[in-house]
Amino acid sequence: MLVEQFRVESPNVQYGEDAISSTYAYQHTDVERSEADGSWVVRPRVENYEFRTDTRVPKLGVMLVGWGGNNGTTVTGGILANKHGITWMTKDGLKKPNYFGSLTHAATVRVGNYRGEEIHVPFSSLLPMVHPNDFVLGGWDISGMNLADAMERAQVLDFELQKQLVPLMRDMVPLPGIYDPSFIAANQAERADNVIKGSKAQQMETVRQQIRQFKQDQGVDKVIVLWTANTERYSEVIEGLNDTSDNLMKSIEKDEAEVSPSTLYATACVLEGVPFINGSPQNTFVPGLIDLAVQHNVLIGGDDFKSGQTKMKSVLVDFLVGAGIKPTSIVSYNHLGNNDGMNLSAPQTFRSKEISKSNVVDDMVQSNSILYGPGEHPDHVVVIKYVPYVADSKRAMDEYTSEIFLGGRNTIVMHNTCEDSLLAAPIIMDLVILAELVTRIQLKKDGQEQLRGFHPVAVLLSYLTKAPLVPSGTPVVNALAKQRAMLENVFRACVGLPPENNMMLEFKC
Ligand code: NAI
Ligand code: DG6
Repeated sequence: MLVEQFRVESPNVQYGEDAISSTYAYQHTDVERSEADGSWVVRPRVENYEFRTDTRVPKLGVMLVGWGGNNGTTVTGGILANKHGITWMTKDGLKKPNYFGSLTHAATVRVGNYRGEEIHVPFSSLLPMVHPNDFVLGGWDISGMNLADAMERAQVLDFELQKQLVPLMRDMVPLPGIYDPSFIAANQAERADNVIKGSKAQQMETVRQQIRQFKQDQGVDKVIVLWTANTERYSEVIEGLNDTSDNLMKSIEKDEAEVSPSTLYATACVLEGVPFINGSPQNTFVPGLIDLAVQHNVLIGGDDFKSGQTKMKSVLVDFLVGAGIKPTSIVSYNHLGNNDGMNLSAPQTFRSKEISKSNVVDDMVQSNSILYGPGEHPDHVVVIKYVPYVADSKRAMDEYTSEIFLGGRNTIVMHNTCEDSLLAAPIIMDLVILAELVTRIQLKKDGQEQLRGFHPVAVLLSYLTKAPLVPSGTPVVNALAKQRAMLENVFRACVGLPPENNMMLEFKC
């Protein structure tokens, strides 16, 4: 049963006018190894935490880098269709807009059991969060095409829906963006008719001004910037160039060629105190940028939306390894015909994507050394081919081969066909909604004097990204169920609810 709203009654939670405050007993373990005999000891511990969530939901500006691309136009058209209740006819009948695919706005959370029936609430009712219908959208694109024409170019939305969206989107025109042909495929040059001129320092300053102007013109309380522009090649990380915040800032001043456009946007955001999320695989967050975000305490999150094939991989390999089955070969083949696919047909940009798609099983493999010896891992191959005819309707084909009982082999083959942008758009909305919410939560543990925000590197967004960015020293978790449990359980703690442990002891005596 779905219950739309709920309130927690507990000595652990207080609902104030502007905030929800909770206390939470965090149960975890310390693991130690004896120096003397090498034996291992695991000690359960309990630490008390306090959380405070500001419940004032801001008027939120969302600026997309790559606004005129397939994802940018799909996000925009999708929100407008929902906001205006636009319906449209297809050969299958009348279609109504929805937010399917969004964790925050189409998924539920179990809160308990009422007379034998499981009670679920919308994920969005856990804590007050921005509704996508209320986003104030804007952004940049190196292509100056208005959003209505760009939507048509994208070939994603049904034609009857596009027709109704045109009047709402034709006056939306992206701001000029930072273009550097050395970072994306040469085949993108034709598109670049809307670019910011000047040195890197001037380009970054222009982006800062554009953000301030947008804030002022739209009267928004907060802005979040999200990169959904073309995948760039990796920047080289070089001592003295981009390894510290000081060196990065000096390199921008010196117009160093190796500072990428995405790093320039991200630096501008950090200096403006605006959260920046990277939806593509490149290393926008060079060490100097991470250093800068930490110094300025500005949220950064990424990398690369986890939309289809990789999401499935982070479920399937978790299941196989968790079941004691040994994946030995994973081969992932993609073909797609959109502009993303065309950009990825260049070896350097493909390499960025190959890295983020390939590292996603590492934590699962490392969790089971009964199956894998030291340094052993499955063969993992990722292929992407550009096939214009299929446009945004990506084909993803995967073959998983595993060793099973007594030397047997098990091969699972999957074929997925889907508009890539219809998978990515709800993820983009979730990233923005969750990043904004995370900036309103403060916490402290026993012994700390003051409440403070989460670490600026937003690990809580991991569920939505292929290569989660984490603070140094933090384990990377790729398994989808664990990522979701982390997010859900942290939000439950904010309202004084225990983590979902699935023990269901109340039914076992
Ligand atoms: P797209 O190629 O349709 O859109 C990208 C847009 O960015 C283009 O309009 C382009 O003109 C613009 N652009 C390029 N460089 C720019 C810059 N420096 N500043 C401003 N604008 C710039 O691509 P699509 O399909 O929208 O994907 C966007 C990104 O999201 C790609 O990097 C893709 O790899 C990534 N991604 C997409 C997923 C999906 O399922 N659709 C999943 C994971 C990542
Ligand atoms: C080729 O795979 C194009 C890519 O941009 C992907 O479509 C995108 O990264 C989504 O990847 P995945 O693995 O999450 O489906």
